[in-house]
Amino acid sequence: MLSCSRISSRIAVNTLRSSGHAPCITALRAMGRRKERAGDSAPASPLLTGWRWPLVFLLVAAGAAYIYQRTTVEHHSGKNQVIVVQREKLSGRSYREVAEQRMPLILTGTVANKWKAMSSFTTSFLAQRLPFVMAHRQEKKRNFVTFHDNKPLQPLVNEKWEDFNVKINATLPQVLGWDSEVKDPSTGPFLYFSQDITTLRSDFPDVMDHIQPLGDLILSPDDVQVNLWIGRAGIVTHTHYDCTFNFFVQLRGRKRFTLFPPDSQLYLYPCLHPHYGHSQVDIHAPNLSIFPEFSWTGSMVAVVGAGDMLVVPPFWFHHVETLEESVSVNVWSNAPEYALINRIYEQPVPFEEEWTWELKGKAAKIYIEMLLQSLDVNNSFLSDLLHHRYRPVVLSGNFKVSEKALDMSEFLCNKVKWHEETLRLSPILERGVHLIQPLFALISTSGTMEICLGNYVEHLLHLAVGLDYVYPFLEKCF
Ligand SMILES: O=C(O)CCC(=O)C(=O)O
Repeated sequence: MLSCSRISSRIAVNTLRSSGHAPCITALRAMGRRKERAGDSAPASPLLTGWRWPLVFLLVAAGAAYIYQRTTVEHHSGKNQVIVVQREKLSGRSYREVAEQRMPLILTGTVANKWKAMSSFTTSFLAQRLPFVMAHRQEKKRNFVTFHDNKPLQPLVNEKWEDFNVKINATLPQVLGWDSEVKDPSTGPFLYFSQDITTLRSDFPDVMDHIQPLGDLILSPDDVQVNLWIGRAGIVTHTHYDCTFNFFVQLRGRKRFTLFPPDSQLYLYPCLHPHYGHSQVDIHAPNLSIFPEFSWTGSMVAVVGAGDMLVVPPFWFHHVETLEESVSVNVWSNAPEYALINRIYEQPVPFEEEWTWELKGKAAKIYIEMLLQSLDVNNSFLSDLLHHRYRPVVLSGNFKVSEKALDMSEFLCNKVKWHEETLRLSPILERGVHLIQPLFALISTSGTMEICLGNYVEHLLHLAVGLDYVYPFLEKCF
């Protein structure tokens, strides 16, 4: 759960900072079609006679097993079929090459199989070495959704920090429900432990010795985080994306990952919202009146067990269910988009502090439209941003919108004539757009640029017109 939380959304006076990659969607869909064809019945061939039958049978069975392993589909609760992530050996490729394919994959026979932790990290051993841990605790909800209590929209949302994965000091027996507090594993309290492993050294000085060698799993040495995850059956990590390459190693027990490509319509929370980076949809019980475009298309499922390494590509949404008492270690390395986004946010936005609110609002509208045009992105992108991020939080009854802000935005954008101002502002704003357009253009994978651009637009509106006006502006001005 790193949903770009390390990319801060600090906004300096004339500077923005925010978040935020993508896979081979066509290959995914092609895989689905291959399976359909594999199921087609072929007409009997006159060659299939006499002694050849057993041989043909063997060949067909071997072929079917191969196809099954590579492209099996599962029936999910949404009735659609979900592709099962392929299992493969590294076979001469580097971890970097595999990661850069940006397709989920279960790697077997990896460097992690050499780790001492594969045998040593039993839950009882870990309970001895880590007498107390900081665990996330939720009383009733098994679904862990991060709540960034420093996000700008927090004052406007009804949900409060206390309801979300508050960190408490706990023992591993408590986390794992070994004590009497958890009578029925399907009910709370739910405790989940996940932490940067290097921070555990004070209690467990040789912790890193158990996960050696790590070498090639670290793809960006300056920006890497290795985490330990311990939890009991029933815990769920809610659907979210991270801006990292992720090698996820399962040491004990099983977990089910449901993955969606970055261009899936998963109704992200606004990036200014405390649940930033997470989907608003409960994928196993989607409310289709609020999320009508939710679909399983392109999604994949991977059940990982001890010894498996799941490669989770950057910006792929993932929903993780702990199926059995589980211990995992994962290695996050920042994806290149991370640096690009930071560079975008370092570029000055060409608005002057002394401009009036009205002028900043007009400038924001012109600037955003220019940026979209320069990136060849349709203006409907902005109404999609409203309908996919902001409307659902309002419809869920979780978010207040000011009527006055709606009226003011309508007045500014629809009632005021501002031809002269547009002419005056355009050259200044164009210079700003020229600074960031080439950087956005480098975020080329399908879906990823849209996520990052949406985040940027939100931050820009926040900077230009203020928090109360982000939603009204999206509603009335584009
Ligand atoms: O294992 C989990 O519960 C969550 C893992 C995850 O979100 C990640 O590795 O990014």
